Amino acid sequence: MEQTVRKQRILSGIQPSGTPTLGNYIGAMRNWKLLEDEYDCLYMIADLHAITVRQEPAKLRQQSIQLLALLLAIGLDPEKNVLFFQSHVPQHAQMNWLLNCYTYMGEMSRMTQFKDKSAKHADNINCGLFTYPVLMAGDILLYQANLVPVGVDQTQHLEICRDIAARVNGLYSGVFTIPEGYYPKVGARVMSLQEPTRKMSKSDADDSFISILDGPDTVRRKIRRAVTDSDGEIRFDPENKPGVSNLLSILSALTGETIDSLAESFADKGYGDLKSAVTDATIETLVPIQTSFNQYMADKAYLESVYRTGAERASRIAERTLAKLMKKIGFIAK
Ligand code: ATP
Ligand code: LTN
Repeated sequence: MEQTVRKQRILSGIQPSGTPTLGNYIGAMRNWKLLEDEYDCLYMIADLHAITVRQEPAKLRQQSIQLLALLLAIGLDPEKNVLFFQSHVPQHAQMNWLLNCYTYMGEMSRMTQFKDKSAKHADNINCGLFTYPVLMAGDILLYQANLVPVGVDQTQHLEICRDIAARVNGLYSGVFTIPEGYYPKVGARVMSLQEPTRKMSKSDADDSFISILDGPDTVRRKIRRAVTDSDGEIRFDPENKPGVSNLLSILSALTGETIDSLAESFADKGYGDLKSAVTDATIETLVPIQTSFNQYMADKAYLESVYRTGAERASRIAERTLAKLMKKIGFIAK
């Protein structure tokens, strides 16, 4: 008799807070594609998270729809993966309230992303920015996800999610699956081209990141201007040579060659050679994505059908978990 084993579940998200960078692509998005056959996957555009920082309405709308087109352009099959907007599934906001009541102020105030972002946006340190990790924990727990593929900057948020899940399970037993993080071997933290000791971020200055939609000339210019150092030697040493090491990691992530073998083959070459290899590999990766992106963007009706179906499928799963928790807490069922 045929046996059906339920595949393990994956959930991950990305904010429509700008155009995704090469860091988002290498650290998260392209792994999503690799996982689609082996796992039951849900990928979410975290638009609720994006408003923890002020967004211009028209831009937010455009970035959100572009992000959906990009998820399709990197090859995610909407039949195999549930692709949806977080704001279309009201259970996220509901779960967020419940989990807020099981999370401590002290836990949130330790989060480095909160510290970074509140320094960057000192005029708008809102409560949403503070409880951002609780919303994220709800995103993951609603779907009983086993694995969460993200870049290493999300480690702390994932730990807090596990803590909240264990706390709720301790009080009510058997509500949530405890998720694990899933990090890429190379490129889990792509650094800024201008300040290579900080992570590449889509909401930083334009020259510090490569956007997935940057054309060849822009890619060439940005990599040519990438900060290196003055000793002229190519070796992997993130502490003393963060710029060169970042370029080697990017090249390794894009070509599949190990960092060691790249360092060896570039040992007697100059920074210009390394930069042109990184430029070529980047352009080669991005051009087909951009072509496909333009095709999806030209078909708004298709994009709409993808996100509508995605929201319905996601909602059905999310509602089960939400109802289960609400019952356990002691609310009267509708
Ligand atoms: P923002 O700058 O608006 O905070 P972001 O660029 O940090 O956004 P997110 O939408 O928060 O991007 O992250 C989406 C995914 O990309 C997450 O899994 C995150 O870990 C990953 N990611 C973000 N930046 C990098 C990076 N520099 N290197 C590797 N992975 C990254
Ligand atoms: N906070 C994440 C984006 C995100 C996410 C999630 C990632 C929102 N909800 C759920 C994984 C699972 C970030 O990358 N900054």
